[in-house]
Amino acid sequence: MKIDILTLFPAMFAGPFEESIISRARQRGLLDIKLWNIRDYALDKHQQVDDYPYGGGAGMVMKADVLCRAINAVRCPGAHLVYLSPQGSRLVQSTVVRLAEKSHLILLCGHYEGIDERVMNEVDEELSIGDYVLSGGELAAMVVVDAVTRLIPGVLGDETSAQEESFAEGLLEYPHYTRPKTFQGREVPEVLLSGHHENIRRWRKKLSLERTLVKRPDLLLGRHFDQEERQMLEEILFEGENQVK
Ligand code: 9WO
Repeated sequence: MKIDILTLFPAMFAGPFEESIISRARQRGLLDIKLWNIRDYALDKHQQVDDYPYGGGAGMVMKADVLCRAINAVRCPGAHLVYLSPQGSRLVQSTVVRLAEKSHLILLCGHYEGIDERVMNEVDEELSIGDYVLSGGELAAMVVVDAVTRLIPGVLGDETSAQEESFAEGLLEYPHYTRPKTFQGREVPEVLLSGHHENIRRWRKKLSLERTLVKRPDLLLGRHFDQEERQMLEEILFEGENQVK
């Protein structure tokens, strides 16, 4: 996967891209990220990237000619150009899966009040990571890179990806425990120590369902439930003793 990032602040990406999963994916050659400074595509002697908005008003607008020159420098046939903005469609995991299937992403980060509207002709997709305004698209681009990178084959262990495809699809995570067995007087649930893999699977699935029902019921709307899930939901709803507080 190749990702080109167009930004006025390439230095913002150094920390997040040099740690953990993203760093390892780059070292292994699974991810090729390049940062491009939009200012390098401003040709005048002051390297001006923004200008006053037509019609007046507060703030500055990023210039169309500079942005298009930067885009043309990195764009190849088949590349998918994403603009990060609060006006975009909301980024959800299914979007991440679709983006991870692309071989070349270009992430355009705006700043100031935004970009000249005529640049939108060049954009394939406008994405938002949530309903809030940031000072620029950079942090949103980092979110996209992180979410996509962990889906690139070979980046995470096979174990993890296989697990993700199984029952937990669309549900919240079940509770996790590690040593010690007793912590501040609280015990690890007995079933997890039993070594009975089928009981553990069922316990985890039921807790995933229960947590989702209590914390994020919106995730269950329109979902298909198999026979086992219907049984578990019935137990959760009618037999009390919910473990989620
Ligand atoms: C700034 C501003 C200041 C005064 C009046 C109106 C204003 N609008 C904006 C604005 O929306 N600036 C954006 C900053 C322009 C595009 C890049 N910026 C951005 C991207 N902020 N937040 C995002 C973003 C991207 C993806 N998901 C969530 C937020």
